[in-house]
Amino acid sequence: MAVRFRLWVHIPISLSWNSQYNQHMLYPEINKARNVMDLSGVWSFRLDDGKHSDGYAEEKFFSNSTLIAVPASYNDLNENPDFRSHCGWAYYKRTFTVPSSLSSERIMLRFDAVTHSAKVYLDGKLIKEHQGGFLPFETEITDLVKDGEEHSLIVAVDNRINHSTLPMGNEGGTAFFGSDNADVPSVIAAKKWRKPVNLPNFDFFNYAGINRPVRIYTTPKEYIKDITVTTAINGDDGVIDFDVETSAPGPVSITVKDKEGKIVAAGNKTLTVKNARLWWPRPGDPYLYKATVTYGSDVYTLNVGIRTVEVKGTEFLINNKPFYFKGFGKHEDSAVHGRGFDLVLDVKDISMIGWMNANSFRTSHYPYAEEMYDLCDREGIVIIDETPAVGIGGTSEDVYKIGHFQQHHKDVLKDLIERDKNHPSVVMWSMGNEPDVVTFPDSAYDYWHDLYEYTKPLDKQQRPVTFVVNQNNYERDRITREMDVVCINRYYGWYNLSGDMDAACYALNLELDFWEKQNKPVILTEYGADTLPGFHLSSPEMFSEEFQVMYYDRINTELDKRKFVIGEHPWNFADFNTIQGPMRADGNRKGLLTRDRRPKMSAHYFRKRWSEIPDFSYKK
Ligand code: E8X
Repeated sequence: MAVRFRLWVHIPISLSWNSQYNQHMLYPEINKARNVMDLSGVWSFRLDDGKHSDGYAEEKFFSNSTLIAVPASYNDLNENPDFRSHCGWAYYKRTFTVPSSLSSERIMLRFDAVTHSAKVYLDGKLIKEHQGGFLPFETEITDLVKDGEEHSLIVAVDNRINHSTLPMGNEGGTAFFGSDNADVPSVIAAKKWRKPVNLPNFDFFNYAGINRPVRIYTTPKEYIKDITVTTAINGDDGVIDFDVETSAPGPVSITVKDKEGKIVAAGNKTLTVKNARLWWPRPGDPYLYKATVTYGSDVYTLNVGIRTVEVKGTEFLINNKPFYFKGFGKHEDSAVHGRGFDLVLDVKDISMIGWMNANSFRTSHYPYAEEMYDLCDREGIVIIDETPAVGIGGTSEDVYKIGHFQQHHKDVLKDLIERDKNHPSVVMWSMGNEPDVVTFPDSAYDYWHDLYEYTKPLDKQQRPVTFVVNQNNYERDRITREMDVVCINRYYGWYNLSGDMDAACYALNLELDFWEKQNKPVILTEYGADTLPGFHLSSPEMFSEEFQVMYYDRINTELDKRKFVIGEHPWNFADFNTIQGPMRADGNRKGLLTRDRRPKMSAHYFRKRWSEIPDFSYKK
């Protein structure tokens, strides 16, 4: 009998990071009071050489460095296989000079995302550490940059994942669908032969690096620290409430202009827009006003969409009308860029979302680049905004007891809401994806119930809070039914009852009968089938394009019978890269589109289906 073993490779990581979250996340903007310098471009780069495994690299370390592009993941930018298999620190370097004209200003250095943790050195001095690969962090450098001098910026980036990080990695044992826990002859199982590896407990490639833009921006010495917007509808009027936090006491003034540039409201706190144009999801009119906040010599402008969001019974109301989610789980993923910011791709994705007559997506499984939310505000695409809390579980032990991720999870939620709170496109917060909530139901209940209670008051708009749960024993899962919206990932007919859509629909209906009794709105946040483009069969079987269409058509027919099902999000918008393993052939192929955004038959199927389904009052 094969001796089963569990290979425990514990990667001692001193994840000492500033657990004090950044409270102020205003996106850098150029205006009469503020300036921005973009540090994107070609930087110098080196992977840890085994002698630089502490997150520090001296200048001479870069004497034989290679080229790297910022922003981008580093993994697909070099033919050296170490770039994809690397586990540990990697080092970036560039120089910069701040123009003398800015030397009288407050000067900030902002990273939109460094995955997964960072140490930032300016002229050899550690000036900032940060844990968390999908949200911005910044530090003031006013007193560190001398007038007109050239400065050295080195960024150490750690891609390691484990039971203390989000997303979560397995400390030894199994990568997601990995073969690591296959019965391997014990003779080669000795720990010592193995170099440290990341074992993602999630189904996407562990892309790492300076994935989003790096900027230097300036403000006046006395400046606007933060702005929090809430909106309400009062008859034909819109009411916009502004909470403005400033660096010192003093008056603020606010004007609101319409798209024609006409001032429609002015004041310093709560403003009323008469006969307001509301923000509606596409194909409605996602009307945006432009608010300008002035404080002393500082100025900041932001888009404002007047809309309301509320869960009432089994309905999800936007502007008091029951909304139906037609869209996807997505990824930030593309060839060469990896998970790197790619505005070209984002613009293309917005176009493809419209082409498929979709109206929403979930930022699975991490917060996306801020620029994508701005595009969705403008185009009327609704967002379920998700943290990187994916893969919590994957061990036979109680991860809620052996892990050390709770405080970080709370910091991430606070930063996520601080960053995205003013986007009208964001209508719900997802605390995470597919945590283990059944193996240890009491620990899971305590953890997620506490986190839900923590999250609700963070958002002045009081948007609904949920998490997304995977296929499990829903009767043992005590926490999902307590969320504001039940978000379930189900793969009847794929991962179970594979290929048998009669059985799959029967099983799905058994479960929907259970959810019907919970009196909560339900979104099918994931369902899907791996599909090879160009693989056709007259009698549909798994992996063929015909099967993917049949799978969706059969499941959707069942969903259409349930009024409390208020949304359908096929998994996934497009094919995407994953870790290698016996279940993945060139990544995850469940996309309705190929990775380079070409439609499979299922994309045409949904384009037609969603053109015939209204965005509001469906299944009335
Ligand atoms: C899948 C998806 C994965 O890509 C996503 O990130 C989370 C998974 C399905 C449930 N949900 O595998 O395509 C996993 C079931 C495992 C038996």
